Amino acid sequence: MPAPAASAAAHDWRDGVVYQIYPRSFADHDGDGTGDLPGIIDHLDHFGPDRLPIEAIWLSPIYPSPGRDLGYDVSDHTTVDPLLGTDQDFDRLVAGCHGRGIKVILDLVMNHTSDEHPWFLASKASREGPYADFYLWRDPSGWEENGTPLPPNNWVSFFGGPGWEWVPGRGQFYYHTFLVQQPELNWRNPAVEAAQWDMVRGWLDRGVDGFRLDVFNAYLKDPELRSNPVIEGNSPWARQDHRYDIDQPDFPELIERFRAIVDERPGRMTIGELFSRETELAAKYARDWHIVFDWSLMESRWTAAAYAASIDRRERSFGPDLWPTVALSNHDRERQATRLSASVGRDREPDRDAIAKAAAVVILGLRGTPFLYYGEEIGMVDVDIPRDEIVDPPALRAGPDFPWYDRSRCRTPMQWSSGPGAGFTTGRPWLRLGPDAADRNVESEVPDPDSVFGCYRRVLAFRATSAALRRGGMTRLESGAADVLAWTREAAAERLLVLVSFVGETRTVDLAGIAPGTSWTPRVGTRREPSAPSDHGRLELAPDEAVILESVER
Ligand code: ISL
Repeated sequence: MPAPAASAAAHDWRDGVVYQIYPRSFADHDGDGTGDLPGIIDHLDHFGPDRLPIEAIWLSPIYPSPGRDLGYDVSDHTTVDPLLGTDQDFDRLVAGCHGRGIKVILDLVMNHTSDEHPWFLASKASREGPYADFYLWRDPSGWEENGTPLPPNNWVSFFGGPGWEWVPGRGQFYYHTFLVQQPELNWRNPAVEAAQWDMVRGWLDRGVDGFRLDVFNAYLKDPELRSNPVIEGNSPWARQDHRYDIDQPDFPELIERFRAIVDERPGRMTIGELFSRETELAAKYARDWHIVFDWSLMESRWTAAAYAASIDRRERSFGPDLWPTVALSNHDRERQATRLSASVGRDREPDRDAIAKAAAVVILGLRGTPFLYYGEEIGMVDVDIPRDEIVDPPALRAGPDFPWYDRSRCRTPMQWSSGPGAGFTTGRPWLRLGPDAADRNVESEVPDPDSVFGCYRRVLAFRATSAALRRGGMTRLESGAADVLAWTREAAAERLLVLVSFVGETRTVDLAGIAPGTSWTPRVGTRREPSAPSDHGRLELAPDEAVILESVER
Protein backbone atom coordinates (compact mmCIF):
# COMPACT_ATOMS: atom_id res chain seq x y z
CA MET A 1 0.00 0.00 0.00
CA PRO A 2 1.56 3.36 -0.99
CA ALA A 3 2.44 5.55 1.98
CA PRO A 4 0.74 8.97 1.89
CA ALA A 5 2.71 12.02 0.89
CA ALA A 6 3.00 13.25 4.48
CA SER A 7 6.67 13.69 5.30
CA ALA A 8 8.25 11.08 7.51
CA ALA A 9 9.94 13.87 9.44
CA ALA A 10 6.59 14.87 10.91
CA HIS A 11 6.53 11.47 12.54
CA ASP A 12 9.96 11.50 14.15
CA TRP A 13 8.21 11.38 17.50
CA ARG A 14 7.34 7.73 16.81
CA ASP A 15 10.88 6.87 17.92
CA GLY A 16 10.21 8.65 21.18
CA VAL A 17 8.78 7.08 24.31
CA VAL A 18 5.04 6.73 24.99
CA TYR A 19 3.76 6.61 28.58
CA GLN A 20 0.45 4.85 29.18
CA ILE A 21 -1.81 6.52 31.74
CA TYR A 22 -4.75 4.55 33.15
CA PRO A 23 -6.78 7.68 34.08
CA ARG A 24 -8.78 6.03 36.88
CA SER A 25 -5.54 5.27 38.73
CA PHE A 26 -3.09 8.03 37.92
CA ALA A 27 -4.06 11.04 40.07
CA ASP A 28 -7.31 12.19 41.71
CA HIS A 29 -7.81 15.97 41.73
CA ASP A 30 -11.31 16.26 43.15
CA GLY A 31 -10.92 13.81 46.02
CA ASP A 32 -13.65 11.38 44.92
CA GLY A 33 -11.14 8.50 45.04
CA THR A 34 -10.94 8.03 41.26
CA GLY A 35 -8.20 9.48 39.08
CA ASP A 36 -9.24 12.23 36.68
CA LEU A 37 -7.97 14.52 33.90
CA PRO A 38 -7.25 17.47 36.25
CA GLY A 39 -5.14 15.02 38.27
CA ILE A 40 -3.07 14.29 35.17
CA ILE A 41 -2.68 18.03 34.56
CA ASP A 42 -1.48 18.42 38.15
CA HIS A 43 1.32 15.94 37.43
CA LEU A 44 2.54 16.91 33.97
CA ASP A 45 5.86 17.97 35.50
CA HIS A 46 6.42 14.26 36.12
CA PHE A 47 7.30 14.18 32.43
CA GLY A 48 9.70 17.11 32.57
CA PRO A 49 13.14 16.98 30.92
CA ASP A 50 14.85 16.46 34.27
CA ARG A 51 12.34 13.82 35.42
CA LEU A 52 10.86 11.39 32.92
CA PRO A 53 11.38 12.86 29.41
CA ILE A 54 8.80 11.13 27.23
CA GLU A 55 7.31 12.20 23.90
CA ALA A 56 3.67 11.16 24.30
CA ILE A 57 1.06 10.04 26.74
CA TRP A 58 -1.52 7.38 25.81
CA LEU A 59 -4.74 7.75 27.79
CA SER A 60 -6.80 4.60 28.34
CA PRO A 61 -10.46 5.42 27.56
CA ILE A 62 -11.71 8.74 28.94
CA TYR A 63 -15.25 8.52 27.50
CA PRO A 64 -18.60 8.08 29.28
CA SER A 65 -18.94 4.45 30.28
CA PRO A 66 -21.03 2.39 32.71
CA GLY A 67 -17.61 1.06 33.75
CA ARG A 68 -18.41 -2.63 33.33
CA ASP A 69 -15.05 -3.09 31.61
CA LEU A 70 -13.66 0.00 33.32
CA GLY A 71 -14.03 2.33 30.38
CA TYR A 72 -13.64 -0.11 27.48
CA ASP A 73 -17.45 -0.22 27.31
CA VAL A 74 -18.09 3.20 25.79
CA SER A 75 -21.55 4.79 25.85
CA ASP A 76 -20.54 8.06 24.08
CA HIS A 77 -17.25 8.23 22.15
CA THR A 78 -17.45 11.98 21.53
CA THR A 79 -16.95 13.42 24.99
CA VAL A 80 -15.36 12.93 28.43
CA ASP A 81 -16.77 10.78 31.23
CA PRO A 82 -17.90 13.14 34.02
CA LEU A 83 -16.22 10.69 36.40
CA LEU A 84 -12.89 11.74 34.84
CA GLY A 85 -13.55 15.40 34.06
CA THR A 86 -15.02 17.71 31.46
CA ASP A 87 -14.37 18.52 27.82
CA GLN A 88 -12.73 21.72 29.04
CA ASP A 89 -10.42 19.65 31.26
CA PHE A 90 -9.48 17.59 28.21
CA ASP A 91 -8.70 20.69 26.17
CA ARG A 92 -6.60 22.02 29.08
CA LEU A 93 -4.75 18.70 29.25
CA VAL A 94 -3.98 18.81 25.52
CA ALA A 95 -2.78 22.41 25.84
CA GLY A 96 -0.65 21.52 28.85
CA CYS A 97 0.91 18.58 27.05
CA HIS A 98 1.51 20.45 23.80
CA GLY A 99 3.01 23.31 25.79
CA ARG A 100 5.58 20.80 27.05
CA GLY A 101 6.16 19.21 23.65
CA ILE A 102 4.23 16.11 24.71
CA LYS A 103 1.82 14.46 22.26
CA VAL A 104 -1.58 13.09 23.30
CA ILE A 105 -2.73 9.65 22.15
CA LEU A 106 -6.31 8.54 22.80
CA ASP A 107 -7.50 4.96 23.13
CA LEU A 108 -10.18 4.32 20.48
CA VAL A 109 -12.59 1.50 21.34
CA MET A 110 -14.26 1.04 17.96
CA ASN A 111 -14.84 -2.73 17.89
CA HIS A 112 -17.80 -2.55 20.26
CA THR A 113 -19.79 -0.13 22.40
CA SER A 114 -21.47 -0.32 25.76
CA ASP A 115 -24.94 -1.88 25.75
CA GLU A 116 -26.04 1.52 27.13
CA HIS A 117 -24.81 3.39 24.06
CA PRO A 118 -27.78 5.14 22.31
CA TRP A 119 -26.90 3.27 19.12
CA PHE A 120 -27.39 -0.08 20.83
CA LEU A 121 -30.52 0.96 22.69
CA ALA A 122 -32.08 1.97 19.34
CA SER A 123 -30.78 -1.14 17.60
CA LYS A 124 -32.07 -3.45 20.30
CA ALA A 125 -35.48 -1.76 20.29
CA SER A 126 -36.27 -2.19 16.62
CA ARG A 127 -35.27 -4.02 13.46
CA GLU A 128 -36.19 -0.84 11.63
CA GLY A 129 -34.57 2.60 11.90
CA PRO A 130 -31.04 3.91 11.24
CA TYR A 131 -29.32 1.80 13.92
CA ALA A 132 -31.08 -1.52 13.31
CA ASP A 133 -28.03 -2.90 11.51
CA PHE A 134 -25.27 -1.25 13.60
CA TYR A 135 -24.56 -4.48 15.50
CA LEU A 136 -24.10 -8.17 14.69
CA TRP A 137 -27.70 -9.33 15.01
CA ARG A 138 -28.58 -12.81 13.74
CA ASP A 139 -31.56 -15.17 13.82
CA PRO A 140 -31.19 -18.39 15.78
CA SER A 141 -29.66 -21.28 13.86
CA GLY A 142 -32.58 -23.35 15.10
CA TRP A 143 -34.67 -24.13 18.19
CA GLU A 144 -34.50 -26.72 20.92
CA GLU A 145 -37.60 -28.85 21.33
CA ASN A 146 -38.39 -26.81 24.43
CA GLY A 147 -38.39 -23.66 22.31
CA THR A 148 -34.94 -22.42 23.35
CA PRO A 149 -33.25 -20.56 20.47
CA LEU A 150 -29.87 -21.88 19.25
CA PRO A 151 -26.98 -19.42 18.59
CA PRO A 152 -26.11 -18.61 14.96
CA ASN A 153 -22.65 -20.27 15.19
CA ASN A 154 -20.04 -21.57 17.66
CA TRP A 155 -18.33 -18.29 18.47
CA VAL A 156 -17.58 -17.66 22.17
CA SER A 157 -16.55 -14.68 24.28
CA PHE A 158 -12.87 -14.03 24.98
CA PHE A 159 -13.99 -13.11 28.48
CA GLY A 160 -15.49 -16.56 29.06
CA GLY A 161 -19.00 -17.80 28.48
CA PRO A 162 -21.10 -17.69 25.30
CA GLY A 163 -20.51 -15.07 22.60
CA TRP A 164 -24.16 -14.73 21.58
CA GLU A 165 -26.84 -13.00 23.68
CA TRP A 166 -30.53 -13.64 22.96
CA VAL A 167 -32.84 -10.59 22.94
CA PRO A 168 -36.44 -11.78 22.98
CA GLY A 169 -37.81 -8.33 22.12
CA ARG A 170 -35.93 -8.36 18.86
CA GLY A 171 -36.14 -12.10 18.39
CA GLN A 172 -32.45 -12.31 17.55
CA PHE A 173 -29.01 -12.85 19.08
CA TYR A 174 -26.21 -10.29 19.11
CA TYR A 175 -22.50 -11.13 19.28
CA HIS A 176 -20.00 -9.85 21.85
CA THR A 177 -16.34 -10.81 21.84
CA PHE A 178 -16.01 -9.43 25.34
CA LEU A 179 -18.68 -8.77 27.97
CA VAL A 180 -22.37 -9.18 27.19
CA GLN A 181 -22.43 -5.44 27.94
CA GLN A 182 -20.03 -4.84 25.02
CA PRO A 183 -22.05 -5.60 21.85
CA GLU A 184 -19.95 -5.92 18.70
CA LEU A 185 -20.40 -3.24 16.04
CA ASN A 186 -21.21 -4.35 12.51
CA TRP A 187 -18.31 -2.85 10.54
CA ARG A 188 -19.74 -4.21 7.29
CA ASN A 189 -22.44 -1.54 7.62
CA PRO A 190 -21.10 1.58 5.85
CA ALA A 191 -23.08 3.76 8.27
CA VAL A 192 -21.02 2.36 11.17
CA GLU A 193 -17.77 3.21 9.40
CA ALA A 194 -19.03 6.72 8.56
CA ALA A 195 -20.11 7.35 12.15
CA GLN A 196 -16.76 6.17 13.49
CA TRP A 197 -14.79 8.33 11.08
CA ASP A 198 -16.83 11.36 12.13
CA MET A 199 -15.95 10.65 15.76
CA VAL A 200 -12.25 10.27 14.90
CA ARG A 201 -12.19 13.56 12.99
CA GLY A 202 -13.77 15.22 16.03
CA TRP A 203 -10.85 14.23 18.25
CA LEU A 204 -8.31 15.18 15.58
CA ASP A 205 -9.96 18.62 15.46
CA ARG A 206 -9.35 18.87 19.19
CA GLY A 207 -5.62 18.40 18.78
CA VAL A 208 -5.25 14.69 19.43
CA ASP A 209 -1.91 13.50 18.01
CA GLY A 210 -2.60 9.80 17.72
CA PHE A 211 -4.75 6.81 18.55
CA ARG A 212 -4.31 3.38 20.10
CA LEU A 213 -6.82 1.08 18.43
CA ASP A 214 -8.41 -1.40 20.81
CA VAL A 215 -8.50 -4.93 19.28
CA PHE A 216 -8.42 -3.35 15.81
CA ASN A 217 -7.99 -6.67 13.97
CA ALA A 218 -11.38 -7.81 15.32
CA TYR A 219 -13.43 -5.07 13.60
CA LEU A 220 -14.48 -7.22 10.62
CA LYS A 221 -16.04 -10.69 10.81
CA ASP A 222 -16.70 -13.25 8.11
CA PRO A 223 -19.69 -11.96 6.09
CA GLU A 224 -21.42 -15.32 6.53
CA LEU A 225 -20.50 -15.55 10.25
CA ARG A 226 -19.26 -19.11 9.75
CA SER A 227 -18.38 -21.20 12.81
CA ASN A 228 -14.70 -21.42 13.64
CA PRO A 229 -12.90 -24.75 13.32
CA VAL A 230 -12.47 -26.47 16.69
CA ILE A 231 -8.93 -27.25 17.95
CA GLU A 232 -7.25 -28.32 21.20
CA GLY A 233 -6.94 -25.62 23.89
CA ASN A 234 -7.17 -24.78 27.58
CA SER A 235 -10.26 -22.58 27.30
CA PRO A 236 -13.31 -22.19 25.05
CA TRP A 237 -11.57 -19.31 23.23
CA ALA A 238 -8.33 -21.27 22.83
CA ARG A 239 -10.28 -24.26 21.46
CA GLN A 240 -11.14 -22.40 18.28
CA ASP A 241 -9.06 -21.51 15.23
CA HIS A 242 -10.25 -17.88 14.92
CA ARG A 243 -10.59 -17.98 11.18
CA TYR A 244 -13.92 -16.16 10.90
CA ASP A 245 -14.19 -13.75 13.85
CA ILE A 246 -10.94 -11.76 13.51
CA ASP A 247 -8.33 -10.86 10.83
CA GLN A 248 -10.64 -10.95 7.85
CA PRO A 249 -9.09 -10.66 4.35
CA ASP A 250 -10.54 -7.19 3.81
CA PHE A 251 -9.40 -5.83 7.17
CA PRO A 252 -6.21 -4.21 5.71
CA GLU A 253 -8.35 -2.16 3.31
CA LEU A 254 -10.55 -1.01 6.18
CA ILE A 255 -7.64 0.02 8.37
CA GLU A 256 -6.08 1.91 5.47
CA ARG A 257 -9.31 3.92 5.14
CA PHE A 258 -8.95 4.84 8.81
CA ARG A 259 -5.27 5.67 8.40
CA ALA A 260 -6.08 7.95 5.47
CA ILE A 261 -8.30 10.01 7.76
CA VAL A 262 -5.60 10.29 10.38
CA ASP A 263 -3.05 11.17 7.69
CA GLU A 264 -5.25 14.07 6.56
CA ARG A 265 -3.43 15.85 9.40
CA PRO A 266 0.38 15.55 9.23
CA GLY A 267 2.35 14.26 12.19
CA ARG A 268 -0.25 11.88 13.65
CA MET A 269 0.57 8.31 14.64
CA THR A 270 -1.56 5.24 15.35
CA ILE A 271 -0.90 2.06 17.29
CA GLY A 272 -3.01 -1.01 16.59
CA GLU A 273 -3.61 -3.37 19.52
CA LEU A 274 -3.21 -6.76 17.91
CA PHE A 275 -5.76 -9.07 19.50
CA SER A 276 -5.12 -12.77 20.04
CA ARG A 277 -2.43 -13.05 17.38
CA GLU A 278 1.35 -13.21 17.01
CA THR A 279 4.29 -11.01 16.06
CA GLU A 280 4.32 -11.91 12.37
CA LEU A 281 0.81 -10.54 11.92
CA ALA A 282 1.69 -7.36 13.81
CA ALA A 283 4.41 -6.74 11.24
CA LYS A 284 2.02 -7.49 8.38
CA TYR A 285 -0.37 -4.77 9.60
CA ALA A 286 2.30 -2.18 10.46
CA ARG A 287 3.16 0.61 8.01
CA ASP A 288 5.27 3.74 8.49
CA TRP A 289 3.99 5.60 11.54
CA HIS A 290 0.98 3.31 11.87
CA ILE A 291 2.58 0.85 14.23
CA VAL A 292 1.21 -2.31 15.85
CA PHE A 293 1.80 -3.86 19.26
CA ASP A 294 3.33 -7.33 19.21
CA TRP A 295 3.41 -9.39 22.38
CA SER A 296 6.45 -11.65 21.96
CA LEU A 297 8.56 -9.85 24.58
CA MET A 298 5.58 -9.46 26.93
CA GLU A 299 5.17 -13.23 26.94
CA SER A 300 8.84 -14.13 27.42
CA ARG A 301 10.42 -15.38 30.62
CA TRP A 302 13.28 -13.26 31.98
CA THR A 303 16.11 -15.32 30.52
CA ALA A 304 18.72 -14.42 27.93
CA ALA A 305 17.61 -17.32 25.75
CA ALA A 306 13.92 -16.36 25.80
CA TYR A 307 14.66 -12.70 25.09
CA ALA A 308 17.11 -13.60 22.34
CA ALA A 309 14.43 -15.70 20.67
CA SER A 310 11.84 -12.91 20.97
CA ILE A 311 14.21 -10.24 19.72
CA ASP A 312 15.22 -12.38 16.75
CA ARG A 313 11.56 -13.12 15.99
CA ARG A 314 10.68 -9.42 16.10
CA GLU A 315 13.61 -8.43 13.92
CA ARG A 316 12.80 -11.23 11.44
CA SER A 317 9.15 -10.17 11.33
CA PHE A 318 9.60 -6.41 11.17
CA GLY A 319 12.94 -6.36 9.38
CA PRO A 320 14.86 -3.12 9.06
CA ASP A 321 12.04 -1.33 7.21
CA LEU A 322 9.08 -1.71 9.57
CA TRP A 323 8.93 -0.03 12.95
CA PRO A 324 8.13 -2.21 15.98
CA THR A 325 6.92 -1.41 19.47
CA VAL A 326 8.49 -2.40 22.78
CA ALA A 327 6.24 -2.94 25.80
CA LEU A 328 6.61 -5.10 28.89
CA SER A 329 3.53 -3.88 30.78
CA ASN A 330 0.07 -2.48 30.18
CA HIS A 331 -3.33 -2.38 31.90
CA ASP A 332 -4.11 -5.98 30.89
CA ARG A 333 -0.93 -7.78 31.94
CA GLU A 334 1.02 -8.52 35.10
CA ARG A 335 3.36 -5.69 35.94
CA GLN A 336 6.84 -6.50 34.67
CA ALA A 337 8.50 -6.07 38.08
CA THR A 338 6.32 -8.96 39.27
CA ARG A 339 6.13 -11.05 36.10
CA LEU A 340 9.79 -11.01 35.13
CA SER A 341 11.20 -11.77 38.58
CA ALA A 342 8.54 -14.44 39.18
CA SER A 343 9.30 -16.04 35.79
CA VAL A 344 12.74 -17.02 37.15
CA GLY A 345 11.78 -17.61 40.76
CA ARG A 346 13.18 -14.31 42.02
CA ASP A 347 9.95 -12.48 42.96
CA ARG A 348 11.42 -10.78 46.00
CA GLU A 349 13.54 -7.72 46.82
CA PRO A 350 16.23 -6.75 45.90
CA ASP A 351 15.92 -9.01 42.83
CA ARG A 352 12.66 -7.43 41.65
CA ASP A 353 14.13 -3.92 41.51
CA ALA A 354 17.36 -5.17 39.96
CA ILE A 355 15.45 -6.96 37.20
CA ALA A 356 13.09 -3.99 36.74
CA LYS A 357 16.11 -1.76 36.06
CA ALA A 358 17.68 -4.22 33.62
CA ALA A 359 14.31 -4.51 31.86
CA ALA A 360 14.22 -0.71 31.54
CA VAL A 361 17.47 -0.85 29.56
CA VAL A 362 15.95 -3.55 27.35
CA ILE A 363 12.79 -1.51 26.68
CA LEU A 364 14.70 1.70 26.00
CA GLY A 365 17.57 0.00 24.15
CA LEU A 366 15.71 -2.14 21.62
CA ARG A 367 14.64 -0.84 18.22
CA GLY A 368 11.10 0.49 18.16
CA THR A 369 8.75 2.78 20.06
CA PRO A 370 8.98 2.05 23.79
CA PHE A 371 5.72 2.05 25.77
CA LEU A 372 5.96 2.59 29.53
CA TYR A 373 3.00 1.76 31.76
CA TYR A 374 2.35 4.14 34.65
CA GLY A 375 4.18 3.01 37.80
CA GLU A 376 6.77 0.84 36.05
CA GLU A 377 9.21 3.76 36.42
CA ILE A 378 9.15 3.23 40.20
CA GLY A 379 9.05 -0.56 40.00
CA MET A 380 5.42 -0.91 41.04
CA VAL A 381 4.38 -4.52 41.48
CA ASP A 382 1.11 -6.45 41.19
CA VAL A 383 -1.16 -6.10 44.21
CA ASP A 384 -3.13 -8.96 45.76
CA ILE A 385 -6.82 -8.05 45.47
CA PRO A 386 -9.42 -9.86 47.64
CA ARG A 387 -12.26 -11.38 45.63
CA ASP A 388 -14.79 -8.85 46.91
CA GLU A 389 -12.60 -6.00 45.62
CA ILE A 390 -11.94 -7.44 42.14
CA VAL A 391 -12.85 -4.88 39.46
CA ASP A 392 -12.05 -7.05 36.43
CA PRO A 393 -15.27 -8.92 35.44
CA PRO A 394 -13.75 -11.95 33.66
CA ALA A 395 -11.59 -12.55 36.75
CA LEU A 396 -14.76 -13.42 38.66
CA ARG A 397 -15.50 -16.31 36.31
CA ALA A 398 -11.93 -17.69 36.14
CA GLY A 399 -11.66 -21.44 36.66
CA PRO A 400 -9.95 -24.61 35.42
CA ASP A 401 -11.38 -24.20 31.93
CA PHE A 402 -11.05 -20.43 31.90
CA PRO A 403 -7.63 -19.33 33.17
CA TRP A 404 -7.64 -15.57 33.64
CA TYR A 405 -5.20 -13.02 35.08
CA ASP A 406 -7.10 -10.63 37.33
CA ARG A 407 -6.27 -7.29 35.76
CA SER A 408 -7.28 -5.48 38.96
CA ARG A 409 -3.81 -6.41 40.20
CA CYS A 410 -1.95 -4.15 37.74
CA ARG A 411 -4.37 -1.20 37.92
CA THR A 412 -3.88 0.01 41.50
CA PRO A 413 -3.39 3.73 42.09
CA MET A 414 -0.10 5.43 41.25
CA GLN A 415 2.14 5.72 44.27
CA TRP A 416 3.24 9.37 44.37
CA SER A 417 4.28 9.72 48.01
CA SER A 418 4.33 8.02 51.37
CA GLY A 419 1.53 10.29 52.61
CA PRO A 420 -2.16 9.42 53.03
CA GLY A 421 -3.65 7.98 49.85
CA ALA A 422 -0.06 7.71 48.52
CA GLY A 423 -0.52 11.20 47.12
CA PHE A 424 -3.03 9.69 44.67
CA THR A 425 -6.18 10.85 46.43
CA THR A 426 -7.40 12.63 49.55
CA GLY A 427 -10.48 10.41 49.42
CA ARG A 428 -11.04 6.67 49.57
CA PRO A 429 -9.21 5.15 46.57
CA TRP A 430 -11.47 3.33 44.10
CA LEU A 431 -9.09 0.37 44.23
CA ARG A 432 -6.76 -0.50 47.09
CA LEU A 433 -3.26 0.94 47.14
CA GLY A 434 -0.19 -1.25 46.95
CA PRO A 435 0.99 -2.24 50.46
CA ASP A 436 4.49 -0.98 49.60
CA ALA A 437 3.33 2.57 48.79
CA ALA A 438 4.95 4.07 51.90
CA ASP A 439 8.38 3.03 50.66
CA ARG A 440 7.90 2.67 46.93
CA ASN A 441 6.75 6.01 45.56
CA VAL A 442 7.81 8.81 43.23
CA GLU A 443 8.72 11.19 46.05
CA SER A 444 11.16 8.74 47.64
CA GLU A 445 12.69 7.49 44.39
CA VAL A 446 13.27 10.76 42.52
CA PRO A 447 16.22 11.82 44.72
CA ASP A 448 17.75 8.32 44.68
CA PRO A 449 19.95 7.55 41.64
CA ASP A 450 20.03 3.90 42.71
CA SER A 451 16.23 3.59 42.56
CA VAL A 452 14.24 2.16 39.67
CA PHE A 453 13.18 5.73 38.88
CA GLY A 454 16.81 6.83 38.89
CA CYS A 455 17.58 4.19 36.27
CA TYR A 456 14.63 5.13 34.04
CA ARG A 457 15.49 8.80 34.27
CA ARG A 458 19.14 8.47 33.27
CA VAL A 459 18.50 5.98 30.48
CA LEU A 460 15.63 8.15 29.14
CA ALA A 461 17.86 11.22 29.29
CA PHE A 462 20.59 9.42 27.38
CA ARG A 463 18.10 8.04 24.86
CA ALA A 464 16.85 11.56 24.18
CA THR A 465 20.37 12.50 23.00
CA SER A 466 21.10 9.34 21.01
CA ALA A 467 19.98 9.01 17.39
CA ALA A 468 21.28 5.45 17.42
CA LEU A 469 19.09 4.45 20.36
CA ARG A 470 16.02 6.27 19.04
CA ARG A 471 16.04 5.20 15.42
CA GLY A 472 19.27 3.34 14.69
CA GLY A 473 19.56 -0.07 13.16
CA MET A 474 19.93 -3.09 15.42
CA THR A 475 22.03 -6.26 15.31
CA ARG A 476 22.00 -8.91 18.00
CA LEU A 477 25.39 -10.46 18.74
CA GLU A 478 26.54 -13.46 20.72
CA SER A 479 27.96 -12.00 23.93
CA GLY A 480 30.16 -15.01 24.62
CA ALA A 481 28.99 -14.95 28.24
CA ALA A 482 26.22 -17.14 29.63
CA ASP A 483 22.99 -15.29 30.48
CA VAL A 484 24.17 -12.07 28.84
CA LEU A 485 22.48 -10.55 25.79
CA ALA A 486 24.33 -8.19 23.47
CA TRP A 487 23.19 -6.05 20.58
CA THR A 488 24.38 -2.99 18.72
CA ARG A 489 22.45 0.12 17.71
CA GLU A 490 23.92 2.30 15.01
CA ALA A 491 23.05 5.60 13.34
CA ALA A 492 25.48 7.68 11.32
CA ALA A 493 28.80 7.70 13.20
CA GLU A 494 27.24 6.64 16.51
CA ARG A 495 27.66 2.98 17.44
CA LEU A 496 26.33 1.62 20.70
CA LEU A 497 26.65 -1.77 22.35
CA VAL A 498 23.94 -2.85 24.79
CA LEU A 499 24.81 -5.59 27.28
CA VAL A 500 22.17 -7.07 29.60
CA SER A 501 22.77 -9.67 32.29
CA PHE A 502 19.72 -11.77 33.15
CA VAL A 503 21.14 -13.28 36.33
CA GLY A 504 22.00 -12.21 39.84
CA GLU A 505 25.69 -13.16 39.52
CA THR A 506 28.66 -11.42 37.97
CA ARG A 507 29.40 -12.15 34.32
CA THR A 508 32.51 -11.27 32.34
CA VAL A 509 32.16 -10.24 28.70
CA ASP A 510 35.14 -10.23 26.33
CA LEU A 511 34.42 -7.15 24.25
CA ALA A 512 37.33 -7.96 21.95
CA GLY A 513 35.47 -11.14 21.09
CA ILE A 514 32.30 -9.22 20.27
CA ALA A 515 33.84 -6.43 18.24
CA PRO A 516 37.55 -6.86 17.57
CA GLY A 517 39.50 -3.65 17.30
CA THR A 518 36.79 -1.50 18.83
CA SER A 519 37.15 0.46 22.06
CA TRP A 520 34.02 0.99 24.08
CA THR A 521 33.21 3.51 26.79
CA PRO A 522 30.20 3.12 29.08
CA ARG A 523 27.53 5.80 28.69
CA VAL A 524 24.64 4.72 30.95
CA GLY A 525 23.11 1.71 32.64
CA THR A 526 21.33 0.21 35.61
CA ARG A 527 24.08 1.39 38.00
CA ARG A 528 24.70 5.07 38.57
CA GLU A 529 28.36 4.31 37.67
CA PRO A 530 28.18 1.69 34.90
CA SER A 531 30.87 -0.98 34.85
CA ALA A 532 33.70 -0.13 32.45
CA PRO A 533 35.90 -2.40 30.33
CA SER A 534 39.39 -3.28 31.53
CA ASP A 535 42.42 -2.31 29.48
CA HIS A 536 42.22 -5.77 27.95
CA GLY A 537 38.68 -5.21 26.72
CA ARG A 538 37.01 -7.40 29.32
CA LEU A 539 33.97 -6.06 31.10
CA GLU A 540 32.70 -7.54 34.35
CA LEU A 541 28.96 -7.05 34.66
CA ALA A 542 27.65 -6.85 38.20
CA PRO A 543 24.67 -9.04 39.09
CA ASP A 544 21.63 -8.05 36.96
CA GLU A 545 23.61 -5.20 35.41
CA ALA A 546 22.77 -3.74 32.03
CA VAL A 547 24.99 -1.16 30.37
CA ILE A 548 25.04 0.83 27.15
CA LEU A 549 28.50 1.53 25.76
CA GLU A 550 29.60 3.70 22.86
CA SER A 551 32.41 2.89 20.48
CA VAL A 552 35.24 5.37 20.56
CA GLU A 553 38.10 5.72 18.15
CA ARG A 554 41.29 4.27 19.58
O1 ISL B 1 -6.74 -9.10 28.81
C1 ISL B 1 -5.95 -9.60 28.07
C2 ISL B 1 -5.06 -10.71 28.51
O2 ISL B 1 -4.80 -10.56 29.87
C3 ISL B 1 -5.74 -9.06 26.73
O3 ISL B 1 -5.58 -10.12 25.84
C4 ISL B 1 -6.94 -8.20 26.36
O4 ISL B 1 -8.13 -8.66 26.91
C5 ISL B 1 -7.16 -8.24 24.89
O5 ISL B 1 -5.93 -7.97 24.29
C6 ISL B 1 -8.13 -7.11 24.48
O6 ISL B 1 -7.80 -5.98 25.24
C7 ISL B 1 -8.48 -4.77 24.93
O7 ISL B 1 -9.88 -4.96 24.74
C8 ISL B 1 -10.67 -5.34 25.85
C9 ISL B 1 -10.34 -4.58 27.14
O8 ISL B 1 -10.91 -5.25 28.26
C10 ISL B 1 -8.84 -4.48 27.35
O9 ISL B 1 -8.56 -3.71 28.51
C11 ISL B 1 -8.25 -3.83 26.12
O10 ISL B 1 -6.84 -3.62 26.27
C12 ISL B 1 -12.11 -5.09 25.44
O11 ISL B 1 -12.21 -3.73 25.02
